[in-house]
Amino acid sequence: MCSNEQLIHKSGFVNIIGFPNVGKSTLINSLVGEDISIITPKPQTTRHRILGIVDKYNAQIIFSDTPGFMIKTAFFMQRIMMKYIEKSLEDADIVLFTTEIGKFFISDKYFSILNYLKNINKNKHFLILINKIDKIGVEYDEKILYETINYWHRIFPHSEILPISALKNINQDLLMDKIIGLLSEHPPYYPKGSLSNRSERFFVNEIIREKIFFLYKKEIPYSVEIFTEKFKKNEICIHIFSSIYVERDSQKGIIIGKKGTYINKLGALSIKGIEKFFKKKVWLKLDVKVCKNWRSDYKLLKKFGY
Ligand SMILES: Nc1nc2c(ncn2[C@@H]2O[C@H](COP(=O)(O)OP(=O)(O)OP(=O)(O)O)[C@@H](O)[C@H]2O)c(=O)[nH]1
Ligand SMILES: [Mg+2]
Repeated sequence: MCSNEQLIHKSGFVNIIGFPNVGKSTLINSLVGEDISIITPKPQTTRHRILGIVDKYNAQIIFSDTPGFMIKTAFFMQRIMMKYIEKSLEDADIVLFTTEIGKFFISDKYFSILNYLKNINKNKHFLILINKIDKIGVEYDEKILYETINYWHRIFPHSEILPISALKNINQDLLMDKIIGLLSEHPPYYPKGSLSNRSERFFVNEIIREKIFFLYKKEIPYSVEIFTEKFKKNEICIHIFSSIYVERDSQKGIIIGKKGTYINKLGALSIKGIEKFFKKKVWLKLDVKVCKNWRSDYKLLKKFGY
């Protein structure tokens, strides 16, 4: 006979928010166990809200990765990115506010965001994660961890603070247990076995964008958007045709490189990443298009899925 406890199924939305580059995407990938969100050493990598779904025997946890908070938004695209955070907070059952060891946000420019967070803190289950604790003994003394904990404790005196390492899986099981403990009884929101709410084309776009972050410098990664025009899968391989949108002719030249060297490198790296993600052979064609000010063009942003 089954006990009541075994019959209970829990489900809910757990949304990861925080400043740029603290490791939000690394955390969702490690919790979900798949590379659903791209990771780079540069800030403002994530542009969309991305769901990652974890099924347990008696629970379904729907994690959301979100873009990092921005103090200033220069483009319409960035304002939409900030809207994703707000929207994600509306449906959140649990908020994982992620920050990192040794980072203190004491300047006045953070005031409005910290106040905004205080409001959320009052109305939601709110856990504070101090990430990158694997840096203790390498980059930081242990006392920096206590200073970081004390700093956040003063801002959110009633919230639990959990030190973690998303990269090295430190305290991950503990975090998962805490999350399941806080979730309410609910049937699964998504069919069991779903990984994400995003399309196959979306993942192709993101993998190519990730490789651009690694290959190109300065403003280039921030000025590009990828649009996959064709995605055809058969039993043996996937045929993909993707366009890289840039803002200026000079950027097109940089993306292509002398005699196509850079775009060839980009193609090879992207194929590797896409093949790893889909576990299939990939044939990829890349094209570069110039579209001035796409980051402020409502119609284009809509086409790109913003
Ligand atoms: N040492 C260490 N580095 C980490 C850890 N988690 C993430 N990083 C690194 O931090 C950098 C940023 O990671 P992301 O996961 O892209 O950070 P993010 O918060 O999603 O960044 P945005 O999308 O730009 O807001 C990458 O170089 C990661 O490898 C961690 O636990 N330890
Ligand atoms: Mg990210």
